[in-house]
Order: sequence, then structure tokens, then C-alpha cells
Amino acid sequence: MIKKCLKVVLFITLISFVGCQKDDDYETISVESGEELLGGSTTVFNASEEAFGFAASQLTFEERAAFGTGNSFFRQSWVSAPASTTARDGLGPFFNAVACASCHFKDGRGRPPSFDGETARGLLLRLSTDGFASDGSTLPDPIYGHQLQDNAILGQTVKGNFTITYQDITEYFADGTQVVLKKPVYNIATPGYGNLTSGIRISPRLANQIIGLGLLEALEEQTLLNLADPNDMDGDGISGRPNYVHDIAKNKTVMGRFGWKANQPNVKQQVAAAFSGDMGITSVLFPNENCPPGMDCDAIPNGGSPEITDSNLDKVALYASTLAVPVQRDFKNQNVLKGKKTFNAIGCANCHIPKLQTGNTHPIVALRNQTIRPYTDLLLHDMGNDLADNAPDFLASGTEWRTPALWGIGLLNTVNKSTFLMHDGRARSIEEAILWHGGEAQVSKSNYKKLSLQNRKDLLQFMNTL
Ligand code: HEC
Ligand code: HEC
Ligand SMILES: [Ca+2]
Ligand SMILES: [Ca+2]
Repeated sequence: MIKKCLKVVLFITLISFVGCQKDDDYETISVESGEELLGGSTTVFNASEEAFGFAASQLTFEERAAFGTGNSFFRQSWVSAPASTTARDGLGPFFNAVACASCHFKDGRGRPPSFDGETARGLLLRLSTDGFASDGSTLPDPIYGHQLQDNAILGQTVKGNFTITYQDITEYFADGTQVVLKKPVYNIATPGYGNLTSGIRISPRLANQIIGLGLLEALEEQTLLNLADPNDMDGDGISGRPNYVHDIAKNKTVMGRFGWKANQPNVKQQVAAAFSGDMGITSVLFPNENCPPGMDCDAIPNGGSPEITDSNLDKVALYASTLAVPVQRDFKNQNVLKGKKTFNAIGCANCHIPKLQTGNTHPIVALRNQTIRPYTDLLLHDMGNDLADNAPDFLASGTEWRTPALWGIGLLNTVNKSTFLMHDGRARSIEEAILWHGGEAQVSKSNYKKLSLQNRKDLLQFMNTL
């Protein structure tokens, strides 16, 4: 017996000795089984330009049918009332785009306008003034409301347009490399209904890819609370905290998960808010049109009250909840694995949490009990002054943003032919996105700038497999 043990000990020592001999660069990094299934068993095996458009597998027959209907409401253009297509009329009077898919092209991401006055491709401006309403939301501009719609139906004056100017910020790496970032400054031009209120706060928001959202909704609240560390008790410089927002259907305050400031509690309300704010389509959750005071909105033909039925709204919400997450590519490539190791080592994974488990109560059974790799904690983090919009949103301050999920990020260029990252698309590449990190993420950004060129390449190669 003793002899046998000794043999084992000897064997182990030998292995660890050989291990020590290896240069770190040649170390083999192992892959966890199922690691590439970013969306658990709902993952789709497709990396084409259609990659974001598939339904999660294992939906029921009824759910698949609803997904199909939701898909058509998402893609097709809405028209102003009255119209022969009564299921899709009621656009406006004020709107940013005529279809969800105009901003979330192929269920993916928008981009900033490429010239002044270009119609919306997915970047819009939220508006707010000092103070909060009784439900905890910020107060709107008294004339223009919560959002600048840069489009109007025929016969109505447009609320206004915006222009962007850019300031250069140069970042220097330890090895001498320089990268010039473009910081956008937003100006509202030609306001159609008089001046905006003085001190108006502008929060630019870019349309993000809408894959895997039901999985994020299916995470238990406690799972996210366990990641929160509002007073940074563990002293790592990171103090994520949840947003708490108004759930209209429940008429109570709940944890926020969706939107760049976690300002929406669930997919359905996010979708209804998009119908209302982005397209001027009323619903049970948002029954009123967005009209400047004094304008007789009732005199403008509408598409019914509400303009989208609750049953159709549910179908679009189901659609937006069950778009599948594509599988990770090249996940066994050693450079990719080294990049993953660096991602963890320099602190990226402290906010972009690699692995989470969904709960067992989501109404869509396929989304329950899934091991997912979203690379987010859905919490708010202070990201520093350069990224700040100075516009609070419920509990989120003017410098706080929600950690976005990173799944799908390596496919944006395939699906949308561009990679515009961060809340307003200011970063034109993954490296630029990293360089925009500040505040709680300052340390991991500084760590990145100290990496060798090869280690940076590996990290970016890893990001591109997500
Ligand atoms: C004018 C452009 C535009 C249109 C049209 C639009 N969206 Fe969006 N969408 C956005 C922006 C911008 C955000 C980020 C909002 C925020 O941060 O509050 C967003 C966010 C979302 C999200 C949340 C994503 C996340 O990760 O948190 C969902 C879901 C969504 N949109 C669905 C829809 C649906 C469904 C429609 C059609 C009813 C639609 N959108 C129409 C611009 C648009
Ligand atoms: C303190 C938390 C935190 C840390 C640490 C952190 N991030 Fe982020 N990350 C965020 C937040 C919050 C955003 C969104 C900021 C915004 O939209 O303005 C973000 C955005 C991103 C984006 C753009 C995502 C998109 O959808 O546009 C990428 C890519 C990214 N992070 C990668 C990294 C990498 C790589 C590291 C390590 C070097 C890192 N992050 C470290 C919180 C963090
Ligand atoms: Ca309408
Ligand atoms: Ca901490």
C-alpha cells in the first residue's frame, strides 16, 4: 500500500516538475466541457450574417408560432393611420424609425449616423432634466419629452435633429503604441417646437444586438445580488450595484436589467417602450402618444387604442426574448485560450462575468436551468468621466453604465458589417472599447495597456470568438 502511494507521489512530482519546466507561453490551457455553448442548450450553431436571427432551440410548438409572428412585426414597416393594413398602422406622429429592424438590423446593432441628418440607423438621444418623478424615473423635457424623435408623419413638424462633433483623445501604451479615440459631442439642431429647457441632459443610446435576452431575464435576482458589492467590501476597486426601476405592469419598483443603464425591468416593457418611444406605437403599457403640450394629438388619426394589441406585443416580446446566442468559434485555439486567461488575469472578468446559471421559474421552459456564458453581471458601474452622459436614469448616476453582455460581439462585423461599441457606438473596434473604460475599470484598462503586443492580440482574438 505504502509502496503504491509512494509511486503515485513520485509520478505527480514528476508531472509537476515537467510542468514547471514548461515556458508559460507553451502551457496548454484546458477547455471546460460545454464552454463554447454560450447560450447553454439554446445555443445556435451558426456564424453567418444571419447568426443573430435564429430561435432558441427547444421552444414549444406554440412558442415557435409566436416567434414567427413576432419576427414579422419586428421586421415590417409600420405606416401612419388610417391605412388598409390595420394591424400595422399608427406610426408616429413622432418617431425615430418605421421598424424595429431599421435600428436592430438583422437583430443586431445600430451605428451612429455617418453624416449630419442621416436618418436613424440605431442611435437616439434620451432627454431629461433635474429631478425625479414619483415612480423614480427622471423628468422629461417639458416640450420634447423623454426622447428626441427625429422623424414625424406627413404634415407634422419634426421635433429636431442632432449633429455630432468629435474631440480626439490619445491613449499611449507601455510599448509606445498610440491610439486616437474620438469623443462625440452631441448638439440638438433645429428644434421644431421652441428651445429645449436649459440644462437639458442628453443620453445617447445605440441599438444593441438582441440575442439571449430571455436567458438574462431568467437569471435569478439573487444570482445578480451575489455579484453586487456596492461598497466595495472586497477592496478590488469594483463596486457593481443593481439599478431599481419602475415595473409598469406590476406598478412597483424592481431590479433593472435591460438598456444601457439597466433602465428596463424585463423584455416586454423594453419592447413596449421601444414601440412607444422609437416608433410612436401605443400599447397597454404605454397608452399615450408622445406629443408636445398644446398640440392636439387626438386630432391626428391613430391606429387604435392601443395601436398594438397586448397579444401581439407579447409575441414581439417572446421573439426578442428567444433569439438564440451563437456558439463560440475557435474555442480550442491556444491563442484564444491565452487571451481568455489574460481576460481573467487583468480583471475584465470581474464585471464581464463569464459563467452564470439561469433559474427555474422563467415562463419559457427552454430558458430554465441553463449554464450560460454572457460575460456580464447586469450591474451598474462607474465608468469614469470620459464615458459619462451626466444623465441619471432611475438609480443609475451620470457616470454609471450596465455591463453589457459580450456574447455575439465577435460576430457584429459579420452581421452588421461594422463594429460600433459602447453605449453610443463611439468605439470603432474592440480595442477602442477597452481604451474607453475608466472609473471602476481603470485598473484593468491600464493592465491592458501594459500587455505585450502578442498578449493584446490574443485577448482581442478571444473577444472575436464570442
Ligand atoms: C430608433 C432606433 C430603435 C428602434 C426603431 C428600436 N430600437 Fe430597440 N433599442 C434601441 C436603443 C437605442 C436601445 C438601447 C436603449 C437603452 O439603453 O435604453 C435599444 C434596446 C433594445 C432592447 C434591449 C437590449 C438590451 O440588451 O438591453 C430590446 C429588447 C429592443 N431594443 C427591442 C426593440 C424592439 C422589439 C423594437 C421594435 C418595437 C425596437 N427595439 C426598436 C434602438 C431602437
Ligand atoms: C468595472 C467593470 C468593468 C470592467 C472591469 C471591464 N468592463 Fe468592459 N464594460 C463595462 C461597462 C459598464 C461597459 C459599457 C460602457 C458603455 O457603454 O459606455 C463595458 C463595455 C465593454 C465592451 C463593449 C461592449 C458593447 O456591447 O459595446 C467591451 C468589448 C468590453 N467592455 C470589454 C472589456 C475588456 C476586454 C475588459 C478588460 C480589459 C473590460 N471590458 C473590463 C464594464 C467593465
Ligand atoms: Ca401612434
Ligand atoms: Ca469589489
